[in-house]
Amino acid sequence: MSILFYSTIDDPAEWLPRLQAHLPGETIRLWPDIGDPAAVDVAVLWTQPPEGLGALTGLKAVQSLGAGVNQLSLGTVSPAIRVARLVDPGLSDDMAEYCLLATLRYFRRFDLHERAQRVGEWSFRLPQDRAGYEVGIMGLGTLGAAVAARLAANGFPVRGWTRLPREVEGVRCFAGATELDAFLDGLKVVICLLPLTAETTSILNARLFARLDGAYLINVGRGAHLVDDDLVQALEAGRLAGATLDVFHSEPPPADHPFWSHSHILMTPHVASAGDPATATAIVAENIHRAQAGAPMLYEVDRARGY
Ligand code: NDP
Ligand code: OXD
Repeated sequence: MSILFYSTIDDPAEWLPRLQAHLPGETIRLWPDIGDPAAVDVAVLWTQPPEGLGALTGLKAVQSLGAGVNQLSLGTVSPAIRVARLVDPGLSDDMAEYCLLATLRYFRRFDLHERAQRVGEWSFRLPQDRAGYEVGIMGLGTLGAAVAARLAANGFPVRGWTRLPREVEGVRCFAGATELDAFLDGLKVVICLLPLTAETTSILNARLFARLDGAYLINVGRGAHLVDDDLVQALEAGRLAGATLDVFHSEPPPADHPFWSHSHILMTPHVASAGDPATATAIVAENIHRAQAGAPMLYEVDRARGY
């Protein structure tokens, strides 16, 4: 039996020696050197390899190299194959730091100061009231909860929105479509940390932005959560005051995409967080053992739910 590793974004030189150290005696193959395709029982992937997974007839499980799994195109993967997403302390820490940094940039008005400097303006502004600066997180899962804790530790009041009702200490929780408007009401910053599913595709749209009044958007979920034209219009209309975007419909967006030159949009190239091989390989190795033993994996994806 063998384990296949394939990623266009993760460095095999960082991952494979550590993974091998956790899995002595196992054969780990780096795509495209896959050997006998029928011998691959677990695939560790960011996306499917170009030829798909069809030839891997002995495949028992897929371990995602991302917390998200939409990029694995699971519609083409048999429901009999277990799929696990990546949960890793390094991933959560980086995401919490990124969202805190983006929130502080708005709270301390660095976005305004950057624009003022460009036009030679000295524009003094009094500090804002932190206790009234509510930040709302769409998706209060592994990463959303880590972000909520980091923001709360920095004195920001935090709200969270989930599919099912949750109770999270220090967070005002809202759930489901019926509570979305109440969740959004009066927010200063909206952070999207949802998984991309049929229900959440295009959720950051004109209808949602119409509930906001001069808020900031931080999208670290997936590009397809956002209706790009609606964002541009919401910025023009003042429903939104600015946006920090880490994820895009296509990465990178086309050269003529309006986001590149928009004065109120800060783009980062899908760097909010990534699995750290130093910590993640132990978790991945544990999941490989579980999959090979036919046991449930840690952080298994509910295939019907899509995350
Ligand atoms: P989790 O599965 O742990 O959490 C997902 C959260 O979203 C849960 O709270 C869930 O609600 C909520 N949710 C799902 N569907 C809905 C819905 N229809 N309505 C309301 N809430 C919903 O995921 P993670 O926190 O680990 O990761 C979240 C996403 O972050 C990933 O899927 C990925 O897209 C993105 N990501 C981006 C990175 C980047 O660098 N930009 C890095 C890593 C991840 P409930 O609690 O009720 O189940
Ligand atoms: C992930 C990502 O899903 O990096 O982990 O986007």
